[in-house]
Amino acid sequence: MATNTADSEPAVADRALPKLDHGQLGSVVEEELAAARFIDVHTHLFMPSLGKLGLWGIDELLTYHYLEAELFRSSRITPGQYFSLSASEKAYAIWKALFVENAPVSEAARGVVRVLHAFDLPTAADDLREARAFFNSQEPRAHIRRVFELAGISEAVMTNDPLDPEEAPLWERGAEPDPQFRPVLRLDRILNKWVDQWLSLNSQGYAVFREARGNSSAEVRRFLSEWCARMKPVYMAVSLPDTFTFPDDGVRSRLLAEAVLPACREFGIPLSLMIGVRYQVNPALRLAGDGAGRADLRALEHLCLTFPDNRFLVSVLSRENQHELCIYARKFNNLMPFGCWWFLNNPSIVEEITRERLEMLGTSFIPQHSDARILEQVIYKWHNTRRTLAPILTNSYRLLAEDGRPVTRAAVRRDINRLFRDNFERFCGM
Ligand code: RAT
Ligand code: ZN
Repeated sequence: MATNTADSEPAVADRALPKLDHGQLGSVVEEELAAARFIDVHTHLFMPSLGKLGLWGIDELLTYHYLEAELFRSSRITPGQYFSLSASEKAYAIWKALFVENAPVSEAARGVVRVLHAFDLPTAADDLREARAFFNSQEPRAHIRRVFELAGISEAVMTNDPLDPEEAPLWERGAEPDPQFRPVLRLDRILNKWVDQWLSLNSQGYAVFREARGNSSAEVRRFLSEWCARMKPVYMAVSLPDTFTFPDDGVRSRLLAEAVLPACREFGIPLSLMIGVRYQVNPALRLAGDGAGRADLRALEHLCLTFPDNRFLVSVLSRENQHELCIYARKFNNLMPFGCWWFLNNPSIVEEITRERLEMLGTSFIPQHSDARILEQVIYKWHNTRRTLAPILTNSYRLLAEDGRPVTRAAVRRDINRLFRDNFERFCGM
């Protein structure tokens, strides 16, 4: 059963502790947010032993697919021309269009400015020479430590794909674990691309079939069990289209019910569902070509109800699905809403979603993850989360104090710790 309650916490509403007045509340919330070390519960970062998979530095920051999508709105370059450029030419094209010729006011563009500023690098240079020289001179492990420190995070949860031809062999050779990075077993290839992937499983000695009949589910479960033993993931994860349904008579439903969920129960880990992607709305944009759509969350209702011994970490991509997600979380304590994902990770929308979650769920959710793909992004993404969250939390405490319950610094600290660490650790059974 889920463990997303905090009933073993010490009582901190201690009457002897100093109560914060209205004026103090804002600065105490900001101080406690700044001091807390968060767990970043979903990223695309990689531990050092996974080598080249880990991306960092100015060229990678600029060619982030969120910025690639913006490039084509502010430049005449076509996707075909852009994708034929070298990595450094692509980065410069984006720098020129979005940072030199235009004000970088979008969330993703401002993020690069914040990172440059954090390292005292010029934020309005005509070229990238100084920034490139700085990032090229960093020693990777020390740089990771410094970046995590600047971001105020203790750990980043990775996204690890056992069917990725580049990544899988590194795990098979025994990639060295790193306490700053937690593995996650990602299932997109198995659950979303079965027709392309079953042969790969088959060639590895798993007796699976195209229609996923016969022994296929048992064999996929065996594959997952072996990878759980190898990777020791904190959860399994899959991104899902806005058209996701469950149950239905498709391969995905069968593999979910007969392989993935039993394996999650066996290893005592949750399944993360990220629902609402419209894959490749504009394929010319490649990674930047996905969109978002409203999903029918009855699928989630069925999963939570039918599998009470499974736990579901859930993020939904459509703004229109957020209210329903809160309602489902009130019905099912094996459901943990997390993050304001991708197109939602903008201050105005984060504010709306987080206020709604606090109002409907108290502190029993995980407000944010970074989804960082490039190491230094955690600096700006977590800076922005703290900046957006501070007034929201402060306002909740002001209302509470006005309604007759004084707030202490210890209570603020406990809540922040619960939101950004405990809820995740408990839910994952860590
Ligand atoms: O936000 C993103 O970077 C997306 O491209 C996806 O990677 C998404 O976060 C996912 O994990 O599928
Ligand atoms: Zn992601």
